[in-house]
Amino acid sequence: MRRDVTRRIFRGRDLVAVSAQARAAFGDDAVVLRTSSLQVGAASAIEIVAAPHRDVERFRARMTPKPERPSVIAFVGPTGAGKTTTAVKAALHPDAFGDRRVGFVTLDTYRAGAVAQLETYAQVAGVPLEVAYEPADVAPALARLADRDVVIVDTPGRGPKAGDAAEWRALLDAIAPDEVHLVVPATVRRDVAEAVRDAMEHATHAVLTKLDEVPEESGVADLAAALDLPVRWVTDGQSIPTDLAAGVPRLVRALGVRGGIE
Ligand SMILES: Nc1nc2c(ncn2[C@@H]2O[C@H](COP(=O)(O)OP(=O)(O)OP(=O)(O)O)[C@@H](O)[C@H]2O)c(=O)[nH]1
Ligand SMILES: [Mg+2]
Repeated sequence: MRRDVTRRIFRGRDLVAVSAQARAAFGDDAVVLRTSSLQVGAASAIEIVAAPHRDVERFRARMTPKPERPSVIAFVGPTGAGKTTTAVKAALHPDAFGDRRVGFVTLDTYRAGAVAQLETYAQVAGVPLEVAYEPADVAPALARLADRDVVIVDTPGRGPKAGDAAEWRALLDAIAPDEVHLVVPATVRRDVAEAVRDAMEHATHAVLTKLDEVPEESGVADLAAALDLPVRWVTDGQSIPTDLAAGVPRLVRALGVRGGIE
């Protein structure tokens, strides 16, 4: 597929030999994404995964968010994708918003227990939480959070076929977030992820969650390339807030995972 990063595995007796192969294939600036040593009986060998420099830089550029600092940021996506957990991680992780003061708004008044789930975290963390049931609630809710630098918006889980999407989209439109992050588990099939993205045309960014559930994070970079949205964060576990990481370095690293490379 056009958007994919070309990668190839090269094997040889030492690094000099395999690097020469990679340069012959991809040019002098070929990027070595991963190096491992192999033991074949008594002999040892080197294996690398390499890619054309241009492909890696294009991938990095596509995945890198613009440097603007958002003040209202929403998390959307399918049920159980990790929206609420990621919203809380982003609010509390020191590398996400640093010293900026954070507030929550939730639009998820549909699922039983959803408000309580976020309320518990908000209370423990001392982050104010507003609940918006209808578009008229939005302006007063944002006004009560006027002293916050960043407002994080949690939304109900909706798959591509949900019939009632119009209701909460009206709420989201009223909030007018600077960034809408599409939350997609790294475990989903690529065609499913693409359908989710096509159904959420508002999305400006993607968050890949549950990287810890994918062996070696194989295929994660390709899933991100298929979504074709910049990635501020990925998540790799249930611990709040520690299991949140910057997206791009992790995705570039995942390019070098051997699984899935022909
Ligand atoms: N292993 C793993 N589990 C995660 C990760 N992120 C979230 N989860 C778990 O996934 C489950 C669903 O997370 P939520 O944050 O409630 O998902 P949601 O998208 O808000 O779900 P709904 O609001 O019901 O649509 C919880 O058990 C989370 O702990 C992750 O990165 N790795
Ligand atoms: Mg939720």
